[in-house]
Amino acid sequence: MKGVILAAGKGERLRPLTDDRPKVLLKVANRAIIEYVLDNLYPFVDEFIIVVRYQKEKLIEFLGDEYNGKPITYVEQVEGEGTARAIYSAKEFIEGESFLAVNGDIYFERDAVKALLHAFRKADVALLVKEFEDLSHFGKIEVEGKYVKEIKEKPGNIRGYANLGIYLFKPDVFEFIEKTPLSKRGEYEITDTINLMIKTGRRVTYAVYDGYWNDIGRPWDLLNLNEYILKNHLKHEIRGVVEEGATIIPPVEIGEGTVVKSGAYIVGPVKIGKNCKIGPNCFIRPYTSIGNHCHIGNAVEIKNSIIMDHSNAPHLNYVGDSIIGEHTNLGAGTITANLRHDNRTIKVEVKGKLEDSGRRKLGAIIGHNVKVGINVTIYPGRKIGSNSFVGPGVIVDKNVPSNSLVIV
Ligand code: TTP
Repeated sequence: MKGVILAAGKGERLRPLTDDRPKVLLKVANRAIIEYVLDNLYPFVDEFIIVVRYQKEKLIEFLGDEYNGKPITYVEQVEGEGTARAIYSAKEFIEGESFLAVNGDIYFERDAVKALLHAFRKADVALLVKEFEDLSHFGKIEVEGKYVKEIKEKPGNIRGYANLGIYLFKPDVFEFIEKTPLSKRGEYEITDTINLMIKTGRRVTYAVYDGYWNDIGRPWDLLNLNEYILKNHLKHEIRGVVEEGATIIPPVEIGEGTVVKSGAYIVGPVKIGKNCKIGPNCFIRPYTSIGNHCHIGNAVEIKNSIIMDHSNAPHLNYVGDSIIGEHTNLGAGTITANLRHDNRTIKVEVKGKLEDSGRRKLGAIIGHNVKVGINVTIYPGRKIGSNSFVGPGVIVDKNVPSNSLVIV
């Protein structure tokens, strides 16, 4: 069976982290999001077809033409926006068989696919659902017995089954995609295609999944996923050098070439990549992922954060519940605030609108190639765009756009 992975989206809600790369290449627990998708589809497919468009060269260069021996074919998304157009792009490679189609920006465990394959046996389409208390951000799956009656987009704050973005189709889906109209939000949506199939008598079944699932749409989804992966899938493994006088409380993974200097105090789950310099005298707290070639120096405290490759928090920094992109440097004394004094949940501007992250603790979201000067204070939930320079002593109480220079 072929596995079609949709990875052509622009990932606009994840700006500035997606300024220069597709969303699926963002690393969580030091692996690109799409690597988890490939791993969890792996036992069920013999070939991957990845639908690409935005920043496609970066994805192709990163993954190459196979994944652990199984071939990857890239196909550019045909004209038009939306998941239906993305799936249609794979038409010429399907050749009469049933196939899996999966959003490339979701995290799920292998059991999800097993359940779906089981459900598919007596149907034309199968989709995976999960029960949620609040369906405001999801498509609601209305069911009757074993079959789906309708998919309703964003039905509001009600309980029910959500569509998880993992589907099994037969090739007849392409005929229905051709007839799918543009949705209100200006996209061709695969959920509209499925509704059309139901109306013309196709049997659409579903499987209920109760494992972990995360749809990476907004920056804090990355932190939630990071925490889940470190809590549930991290193995204690030290491949680097730990100096005498450093304390490591498992589980902590430390990559080759990394040196942890005396006085460092690391409380797992923490994952540290290759060729990093950690310490002396730093405090790394649970649910922190530090990429390759990073420097975490003296008197630095980090918790619940993602630090991507080649980035540094070298002297006297506090980084809490934050995301720091690649090749970014924090000046001495730079501090991220991650809690409001009125204890309210932190709101973040996403595509021009303020959204509630639902988190009481959320720090900074900093893009790639950013230089932050000394003694900079960053308010909770603020973004600093890629390729920006924030001068010494600045108080970042508003978002900083990409390619900016901010000085006091
Ligand atoms: P979305 O998360 O809805 O869209 P996006 O990735 O462009 O992100 P944003 O809304 O922040 O700009 O996409 C769901 C999945 O479908 C995701 O895996 C990307 C994929 N997709 C495509 O492949 N092509 C498309 O035209 C669209 C809209 C999405």
